Amino acid sequence: MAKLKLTYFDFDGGRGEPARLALHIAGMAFEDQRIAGKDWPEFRDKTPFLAMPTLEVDGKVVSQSNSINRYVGKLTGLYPKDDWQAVLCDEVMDAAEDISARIAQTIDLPAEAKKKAREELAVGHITRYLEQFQARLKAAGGVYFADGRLTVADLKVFMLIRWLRSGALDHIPKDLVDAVAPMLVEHLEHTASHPKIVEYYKRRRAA
Ligand SMILES: N[C@@H](CCC(=O)N[C@@H](CS)C(=O)NCC(=O)O)C(=O)O
Repeated sequence: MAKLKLTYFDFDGGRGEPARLALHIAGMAFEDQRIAGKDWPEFRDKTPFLAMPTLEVDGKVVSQSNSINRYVGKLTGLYPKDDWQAVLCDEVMDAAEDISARIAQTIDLPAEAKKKAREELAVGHITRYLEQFQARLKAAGGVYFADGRLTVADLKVFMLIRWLRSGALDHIPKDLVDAVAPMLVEHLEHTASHPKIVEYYKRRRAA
């Protein structure tokens, strides 16, 4: 079996977390390398595209969160084999990535510009994307985004929705998801109640 090392920031969320969760759910051994914020400037140059997550597979490094999610999804059985179900899975993961990238672009803006950009995003792209995620989920049966079972798409959206509802994002109302796409809240609760995910966060809290 390939030797895996997943490298990401030292917090339970973001772009690296879906792959961590997938590996944990499948019980697949991997090195969980966590980089502290203070060490990032020095570590940055060691990554292929100056960003994390990265995944090392038998000494070879790849990056890009959704590429990693697909690869890990295949290893763990959490990615559809059927081509149509796979594209549904990919579409949702890439759309989630669009939103993360748009929010990331506002992080270092001056206070007033950040407020304006985030308020526009909340009523604009984020609302539109949440409505479409909900429509996709509904069309897929209301429980999972693809393949009628848990896939990496569910883990990716789980992270995004948890972030949007966390209150950590100034000027993006933390009840926006509940107001615009309540099915995504049910999806989050369902995903969070997966026994392996419950166990994972219990272990993380105790660490
Ligand atoms: N398209 C990339 C984006 C990666 C990315 O921006 N990662 C962030 C963390 S979530 C990062 O490394 N930020 C630090 C920096 O850009 O200096 C992906 O999906 O992996």
